[in-house]
Amino acid sequence: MAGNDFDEIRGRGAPGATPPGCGPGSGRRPQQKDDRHPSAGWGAAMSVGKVLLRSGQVMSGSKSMLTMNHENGGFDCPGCAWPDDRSGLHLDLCENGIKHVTWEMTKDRVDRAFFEQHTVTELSGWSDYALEKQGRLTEPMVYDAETDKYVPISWSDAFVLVGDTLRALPDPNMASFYTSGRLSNEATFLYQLWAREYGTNNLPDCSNMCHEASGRALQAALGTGKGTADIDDWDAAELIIVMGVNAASNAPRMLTALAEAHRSGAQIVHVNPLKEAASRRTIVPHEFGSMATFHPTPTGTLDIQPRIGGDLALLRGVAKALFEWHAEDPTVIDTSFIADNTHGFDDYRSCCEAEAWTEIVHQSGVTEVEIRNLADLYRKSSRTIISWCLGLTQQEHGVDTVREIVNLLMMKGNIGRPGTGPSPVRGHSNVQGNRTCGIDHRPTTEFLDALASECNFDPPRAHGLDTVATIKKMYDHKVSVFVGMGGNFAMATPDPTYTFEALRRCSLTVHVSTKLNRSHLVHGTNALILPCIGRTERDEQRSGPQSISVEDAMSRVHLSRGSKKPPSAHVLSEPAIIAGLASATLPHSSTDWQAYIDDYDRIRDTMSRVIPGFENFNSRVRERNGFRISQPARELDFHTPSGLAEFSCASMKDVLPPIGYLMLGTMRSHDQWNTTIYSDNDRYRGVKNLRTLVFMNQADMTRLGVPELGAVDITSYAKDGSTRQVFSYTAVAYDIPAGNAAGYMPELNVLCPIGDYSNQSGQPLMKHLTVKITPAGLG
Ligand SMILES: Nc1nc2c(c(=O)[nH]1)N[C@H]1C(S)=C(S)[C@@H](COP(=O)(O)OP(=O)(O)OC[C@H]3O[C@@H](n4cnc5c(=O)[nH]c(N)nc54)[C@H](O)[C@@H]3O)O[C@H]1N2
Ligand SMILES: Nc1nc2c(c(=O)[nH]1)N[C@H]1C(S)=C(S)[C@@H](COP(=O)(O)OP(=O)(O)OC[C@H]3O[C@@H](n4cnc5c(=O)[nH]c(N)nc54)[C@H](O)[C@@H]3O)O[C@H]1N2
Ligand SMILES: [Mo]
Repeated sequence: MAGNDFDEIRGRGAPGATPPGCGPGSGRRPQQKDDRHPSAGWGAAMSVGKVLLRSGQVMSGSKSMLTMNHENGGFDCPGCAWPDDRSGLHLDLCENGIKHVTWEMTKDRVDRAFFEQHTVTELSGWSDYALEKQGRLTEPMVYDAETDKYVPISWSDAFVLVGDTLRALPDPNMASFYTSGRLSNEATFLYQLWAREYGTNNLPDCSNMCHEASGRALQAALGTGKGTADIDDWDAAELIIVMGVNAASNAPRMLTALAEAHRSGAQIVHVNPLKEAASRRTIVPHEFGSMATFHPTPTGTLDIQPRIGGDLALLRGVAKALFEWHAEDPTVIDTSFIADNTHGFDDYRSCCEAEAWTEIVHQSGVTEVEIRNLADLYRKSSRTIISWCLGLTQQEHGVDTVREIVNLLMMKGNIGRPGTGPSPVRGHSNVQGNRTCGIDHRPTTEFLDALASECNFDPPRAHGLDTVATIKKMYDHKVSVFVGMGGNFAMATPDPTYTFEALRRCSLTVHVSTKLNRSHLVHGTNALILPCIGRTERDEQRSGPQSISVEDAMSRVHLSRGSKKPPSAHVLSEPAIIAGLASATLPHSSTDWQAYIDDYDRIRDTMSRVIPGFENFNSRVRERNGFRISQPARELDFHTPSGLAEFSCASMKDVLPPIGYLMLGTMRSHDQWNTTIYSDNDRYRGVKNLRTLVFMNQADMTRLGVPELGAVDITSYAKDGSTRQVFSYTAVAYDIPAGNAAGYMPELNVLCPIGDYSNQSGQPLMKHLTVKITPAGLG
């Protein structure tokens, strides 16, 4: 049942009233001040201290930190996917990883008494912060329409409810199985096996909103969906170009790599419409000496601020400059690498030569002088890494842009040598492993063939639904069972007005979760909340304590084992929940689900025969630091149809908003993990007590008559002409190019139209919203 619409869709607000954000909403006065202190360091340490104190975790929290990310034993940080320090010398921690872990380890519990006290309608009016703050879920719950409450259900009854509902569907494609990227490799493998044995490839995941564009581009160009650079390459690079990522908040351990690269003389270029904290200086988190003396290390040597969506034009300009210089100096381009390993170079040259500088400058928003500056750095570097994240991928032409990165790298043979390569920054801690282990709505024939022969069933061959397609099919009553394996689908996806309705049209929604979130409240006719143990906790099965494995952003697979006591005696591990659901769904399954749960080594044995690169999985994953999945492209072995690395020549797109409009991107604050909000502060951007804001250029604010911290209404304009609005947001002047604006997800998902996704990747255009901003009440 829905709550008050304005309350429930938190980010929208109502005309003239202060909009409720997803955070705690302290009621304190919003502030913004220029707060340009170094990233990490004591500010981080103090902020961590506050979180530890708030969750009553000082002792056990700090003990857990000591076992996190350590090469022998311990658990993998459930935060981001940045690789661990492998020397074993550093305690490789970051502020946000610590917040993340302590958030999971809270002592608070959401038990049956809690659900007895609150109707779903009442909970719908709570902030997202307040929902998660209640603590860990403790037992399976089912929605009871009569009382509008969740009530306890036994695990076996819950499994039967799901199994019976799925078996009653006339077509398995009427169910969709979502994954959020922290599921372990083992759970992932079982999850996709359940969905495929049941009969569907409807396996949407969070990477449909994240790095789908990167996977598609790298696959087409290099025959692999992943980057080729390893963490050691970051140490060896002479030039690192970091594009569209807020590293200090979202991949803080990258700061260590950047600081070390700077010390060894590397150039570090940050390409971002906003000047983010990582482009300045950091106090390397594990260097306690420098923390004591406040001695920061630079982590950037040049900032380039393109307009939103301007990266393709910028990269094209760099390539064009190289071609021009090459006419006088034949060493500028690595012609022998190109001749031996690539295809399509001549076409690429023609397309760069045909592009006019005026258009490159106009579309990128960067002057020709600055572009040539960057090109000159690139020309002089013999080892270059280009790294990127959502600023490039959540765009209409994200695939073209990532391919342009590869084009540029190939021009100077920056693939397969130490210190070189493309290096996407992944999001969730195991989002890359999820794809490797079978979460793919477009599985390859080779994968399905191997699965068929190893697991003795005939998997469906037709492609399944991604995230946006799942929402549309639910809305159209074509999908009626939604399973969420982790995550917070209702809040993470675009267009809550449409998406909430889509979820409510389901006959059954099922969420496997650690904490209460809004996806539990926006539910189908029947609804289940199935609580699971987290990464930090002990997973005890018949053969003893189990480990799971994860793959980091640089293709290294290693074990993770939690040791903390689970939050209650009635939660199960994710593999055990999947096995229970699968057994109830598939009475004649060819899989012995219970045997897999008794001993996860058995899951790994099967995986070793299905997934390329996982041979001898059980023994290799137990080696110190695990193993790196072999990466043929790194050895210049390209699994493309031509057998060569492919240049591409996409035309540049018009990325500018129409006159009178602005381009707005949604992003994270420092104090949040996707839909989990820790506070209303964004320390590195100097913001306090405020999430319903929009960062704008001062000139735009002056032109529109908006004072600093003045209230504005924002309207987005979808491709189909429809509009969406948020009310009374606070305008914050910021160092962002004129014509561009930025604000926080998930509040601003209200502005993301369900129909506006990239035709290249299916990714919603979360960083490319055409908007009008007007003083509040005057729109
Ligand atoms: N602490 C913390 N860590 C996280 C997460 C979290 O929420 N909190 N989320 C995790 C996940 S799932 C992911 S996918 C990653 C996300 O990591 P990021 O990609 O850093 O995520 P965003 O906050 O969306 O920031 C996008 C950055 O892109 C910039 N940007 C916007 N538009 C453009 C553009 O057109 N061009 C360029 N060059 N830049 C642009 C923005 O200014 C911003 O700095 O982080 C992961 N790590
Ligand atoms: N506008 C806009 N929208 C975006 C983005 C953006 O930049 N702009 N970014 C997109 C991106 S990159 C991503 S990845 C998605 C994120 O989408 P999701 O991955 O779906 O969302 P999260 O907020 O990470 O999920 C948080 C929930 O996960 C559950 N959880 C936590 N730990 C565990 C665990 O160990 N097991 C299980 N089973 N559950 C657990 C908790 O219940 C918690 O409430 O959001 C996307 N949405
Ligand atoms: Mo992500």
